Amino acid sequence: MSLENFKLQPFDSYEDGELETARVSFKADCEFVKGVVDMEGLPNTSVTEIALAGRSNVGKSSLINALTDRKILARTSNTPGRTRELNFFNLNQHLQMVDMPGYGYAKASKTEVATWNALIREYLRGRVQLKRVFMLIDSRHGVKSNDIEIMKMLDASAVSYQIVLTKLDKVHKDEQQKLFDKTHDILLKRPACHPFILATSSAKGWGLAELRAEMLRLV
Ligand SMILES: Nc1nc2c(ncn2[C@@H]2O[C@H](COP(=O)(O)OP(=O)(O)OP(=O)(O)O)[C@@H](O)[C@H]2O)c(=O)[nH]1
Ligand SMILES: [Mg+2]
Repeated sequence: MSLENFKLQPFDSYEDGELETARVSFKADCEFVKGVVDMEGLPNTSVTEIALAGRSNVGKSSLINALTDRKILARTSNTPGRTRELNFFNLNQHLQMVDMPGYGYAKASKTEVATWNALIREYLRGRVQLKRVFMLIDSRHGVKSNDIEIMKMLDASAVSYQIVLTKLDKVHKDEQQKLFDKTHDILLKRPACHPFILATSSAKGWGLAELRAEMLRLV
């Protein structure tokens, strides 16, 4: 999708060639490093890290696949609760992307939910090489109270994060501006939140070029 669609919204702009460079960079080797269930298991490396966080089923794993143009690098599912570990993917040894378990998954057992929540929070707060958290928000549902809880925690820990709307293909064009405005109003209240929203669809390939460029700016 071209950025002209977002005239009324403060979306970032990109330098000549930046999107193309990012596209080519994401064609490089991307390998699954490991799945991690506790803080002791985190890969011991200083490579720049970014994490994809968000509610269960928001499309985190699908976005990893779409960004890297691979179909099954990260496992996706119609059923929420698919990703149960912190999954580390290494792009050409200079960017580590972390696919996280979703929060807000109602059907998991209490113990599982508690374990995931503790892991998500500990990781997000305590990882020095984590340069930005991409907070994925389902375009159909908007920002929910459990998203705000995570944002508050990131604000309190001064961890920088950016909102990425997912599944934009599911929202009628006439409704998109309202969604951007509403999301923007929310981010204005959040101190550690990046001022530019990214809007994506893994299914249609929208916004991926911009998201890749944002990630590469952190390396
Ligand atoms: N229409 C549409 N569907 C999508 C898009 N991205 C993901 N989905 C669908 O949403 C469902 C959940 O996708 P996942 O990528 O597994 O979501 P997740 O956030 O990793 O979920 P958990 O691992 O359970 O937290 C799947 O059925 C995907 O096909 C998109 O851009 N558009
Ligand atoms: Mg997943």
